[in-house]
Order: sequence, then structure tokens, then C-alpha cells
Amino acid sequence: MKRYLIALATCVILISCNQKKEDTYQRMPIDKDATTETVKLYNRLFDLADKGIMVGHHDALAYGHSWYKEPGRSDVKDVTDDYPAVIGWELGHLEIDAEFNLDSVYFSDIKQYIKDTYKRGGITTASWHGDNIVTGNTAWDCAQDSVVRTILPNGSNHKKYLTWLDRVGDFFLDLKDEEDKLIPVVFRMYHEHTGAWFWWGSKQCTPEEYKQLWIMTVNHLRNKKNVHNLIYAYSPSETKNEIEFLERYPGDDYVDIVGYDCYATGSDSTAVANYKTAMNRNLETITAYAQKLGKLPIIGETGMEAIPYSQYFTDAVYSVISQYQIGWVLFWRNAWEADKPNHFYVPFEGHSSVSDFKEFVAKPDILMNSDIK
Ligand code: BMA
Repeated sequence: MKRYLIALATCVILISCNQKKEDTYQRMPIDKDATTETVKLYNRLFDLADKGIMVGHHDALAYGHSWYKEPGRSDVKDVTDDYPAVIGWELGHLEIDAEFNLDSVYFSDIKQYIKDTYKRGGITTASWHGDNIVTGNTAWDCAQDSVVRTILPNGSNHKKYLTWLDRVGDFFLDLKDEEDKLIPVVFRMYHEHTGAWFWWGSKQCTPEEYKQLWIMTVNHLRNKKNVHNLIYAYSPSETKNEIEFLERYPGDDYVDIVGYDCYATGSDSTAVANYKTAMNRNLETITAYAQKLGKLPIIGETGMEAIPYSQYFTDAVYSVISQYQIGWVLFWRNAWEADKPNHFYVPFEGHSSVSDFKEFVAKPDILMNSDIK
């Protein structure tokens, strides 16, 4: 009886705590047990979207064009004197218990960068190019069309895959601030799945299998691992319309943020024109959907490799995105590797697009770290 009463009291307390959260905050993420900090961040993201569009950069603090691991440095900061408001990190190889990710950034360092970012009032998002569990090769090994099937419940790799998810979950559970509270993170998982270049892509699994993979992942992290500091972002590669955008959508109960990834491919004016068309089309799709369903729209990844167009930021990006209300635009990484000298998406000191980038970030509706503190 006593045990029953204690259990009952605990339930009442938990329900009233949740009730309080729902009363205090206008919006709740899909995880009804999300930590207060996560709910706060989720609401803050909508408030910030009312103010402007945040600038994001992938791997911003770990390395940049021709440098690696210099404390406090960031190519964006070198050029603009401010950190990006949103910083993206890559979790690929966490699943196989590696010490560093597939771009050679130590997970222990990523944890510290996330803590530093949080302390500065910045926002963290993570992507995950997890290996192909069937072949042991990278996420880009997409020759098979049965990898997802083997991962789903009853599949031959299901149990093993759950250990991979456990490692990812443990990483998120290890992100604590100075008060020992969990740091909330936007997890943009199984991205670009409308393309066919990852094992979870459109030619590698059926829409139903993809949805099941997503739902299984959320359920495992949230319900089994008790990870409650995540906001889930759905980010296909650019799509033609809402029908394609939603073909593999796991459902509104499993997604907080809707976005897309889109790159300018090529370097001439046609490349820029095509990019603007694709950006407009995808922004229309995601903002309309977000508006209808109360989700936050974002641009998960974008960029023009090596930035051959010196007005890329003000013309190709700003002139389009400023017409929409979105949370952020995240530019892809500036590779540090000597064999990838042209793999960069924001300018570094001396690059021909520096002044254009500065003009872009100075727009009143473009937000950097110091604008969101
Ligand atoms: C790709 C490239 C690769 C990198 C991968 C994961 O777009 O930048 O060099 O390894 O993302 O970050």
C-alpha cells in the first residue's frame, strides 16, 4: 500500500510538473518529457525566428580552411568578429565507439565545443553520417537496398543497431552545463534521404521502412535511453513539392523542425539561377508546412563549394531567404584537410567573398551569436 501511495504521489508530481511546463511555454516539442531547458530552447527558437534568421556553420569551432584545433578560433569569427549563432557537429563514427568522428574531430572536443557554445547562448545541431551496418563501410555505401530492413525490429542487425543508438544516446546524455543540467541539441538525423547517396536514401529503402527507422530511433532514444534533451529535425535533400517532401515524413508526432538541404552546384550564373529557384521552391514548401503544423522551418545545410560567386551571400542567399520566416541557415564545413583545399562554404580571411559575407551578416534580420544572447 505504502509503495502504491509513493508511486501515485510520484505520478501526480510528474504530471503536475509537465502540466506546469505546458502552461508556461507556448509550444511543446514532440518529447513530452523534454527537459525544461529543451522546452525553453524550442520556444526560444520560434521567438528568434520572429527576429531574424540565424547564421549556422558546420564544425565552426573545431577547424577551418587550413587550420585545425586552435582554441577560440572560427573562420566565421576571423572574418566577422562574431561566432555563428548555430553550430553544427557531426556524429559519424560515434556509433562504432571511435574516439573521433569521420572528419577527425575528437568527440571529447565536440562535447567541450557544445558546452562553450551553450555558455555563449549559441545553439547546437548535430547530424549523423553513421556507417553502413551491413558492410561496415561508410554512410555513402548505398549499393544495397536492404540495410534499413535489417535494422528494423526482427531484422538481423536490429540488436546491434540498438547498441549504436545507445552510444549516440550516451553522447547526448553527457552534454551537461556548469549547473550539471543537460544541454539541449537539435538532432538532424537521417538527412538528405530523398536523395540516393546514403544507406537510408530513397533508392535504398521504402518510404515505410524509412519512417519506421525514424520512429524506432526516436522511441529508442527517448523511451528506452531516456534522452530528453533533443529536438528532432527532418531535413530531406531538396524536393520538388510537398508531396515528395512528405513521402517519407515519419509524422508530426516524431518531428519538431522541418528543413531541407540544398547546394549550388557549378560556378556559373546558371548554377546561381537554379539554386535560387530550388531554394525558393523548398522554402515555400517547408514554411507552408511548418505554418500549418506549428513546426519550425530551417535550412539544414546549404552552400556553394569554394564560393566562386563573390555575391553569393547577399544575392543568392539573402535575396531569397529574407522573404521567408525561418530559424536558421546552416553553411557546410570549411575542410581543414590538405587534400580538400576547395571544400569550404564560408569565406576565410583573404577570400574574394569576405566583404559580401560581412554585408550579409550585418543585415538586421541576419543573426549571429552576439545577436541572440
Ligand atoms: C560531406 C563532406 C565530407 C565529410 C562529410 C561528413 O559533405 O564534407 O568531406 O566527411 O560531409 O561531415
